[in-house]
Amino acid sequence: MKCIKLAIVGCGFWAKYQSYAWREIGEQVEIVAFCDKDITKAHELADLFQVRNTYDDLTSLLANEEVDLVDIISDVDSHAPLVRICADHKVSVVCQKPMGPSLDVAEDMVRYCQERGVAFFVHENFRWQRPIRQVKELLNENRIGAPFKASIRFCSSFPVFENQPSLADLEQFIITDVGAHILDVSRFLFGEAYSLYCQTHSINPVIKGEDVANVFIRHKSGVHAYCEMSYASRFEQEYFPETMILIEGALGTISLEPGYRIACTTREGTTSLDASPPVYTWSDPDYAIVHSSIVGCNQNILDAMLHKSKAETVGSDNLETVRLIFDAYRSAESNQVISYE
Ligand code: 89V
Repeated sequence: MKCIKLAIVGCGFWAKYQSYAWREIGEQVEIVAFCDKDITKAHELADLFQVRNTYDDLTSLLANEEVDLVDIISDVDSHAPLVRICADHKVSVVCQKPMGPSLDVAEDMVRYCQERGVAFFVHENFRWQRPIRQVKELLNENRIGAPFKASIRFCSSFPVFENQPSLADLEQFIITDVGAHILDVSRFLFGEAYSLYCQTHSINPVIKGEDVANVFIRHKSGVHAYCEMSYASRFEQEYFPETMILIEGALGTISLEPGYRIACTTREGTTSLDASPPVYTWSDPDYAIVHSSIVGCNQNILDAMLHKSKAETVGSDNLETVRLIFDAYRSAESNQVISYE
């Protein structure tokens, strides 16, 4: 079987886990180089993963190494220029969420890759969390009949800025960072949006952007989904980074509860299952559910590369999530419903 040669660009906090997750997949993929404009960071990861090649510039990396796929794990403003470099070199590329700093930039990234026939993926991993996939399976099995209403919650007071200080400087914070996941989960479960309304708060005075957002989506499928995100919510028990989901359907409810318990209630009663994610030795225990989902997301991208199949999180699909992100800001600023009729 062919082995995909991979280069990692951006060697900060997430790159380590992203690299472990690629390694977890085994022989289908080989990391051949690390790149960061701060070369000491590239050296650190290269030492950790025993990789020989390090660069401080993607263009020279691509000029010198044979690479099939570039994984961009850098800040959002660098995504578009780095994706363009990959596309110019006809090298497939995956970048972290959010895809770009605006819908226009994201649309341009997708177009640029399409015009050059280059595969472009977005690393959107929440939909690859085991419990969220199990919830989707229960919906597909029609256990609760047609869903009509849902809530998807990601609320905590986890000090996310300690590991990712740059998040504190974002003018648009929680919808770009967490909304990229939660709005994508809503699309994954219920399809495309018919309309959207959003309100935000900035509670934490030491960060620039908003840290609370409530987005109400009416999906074309008829489901009303309330997507709640907050880093200003102090509860008796801290559940970061678990996503809680409650879906009501004509025949019952599905709820994803703390500790990865999924309960399915119908007239016949409640059945429950344990949807705990796999635990990898390399994952940070504070992020275990998220880190485990990196593996599934990477595998899906790799399968697309190896078998010419379609990955779930290709750029053109993720554009619909990006649209919801920036329309949520538009809605909050204007206090208007955004409609996709
Ligand atoms: O995946 C992420 O975007 C992280 C998390 C939401 C887990 O903190 O920032």
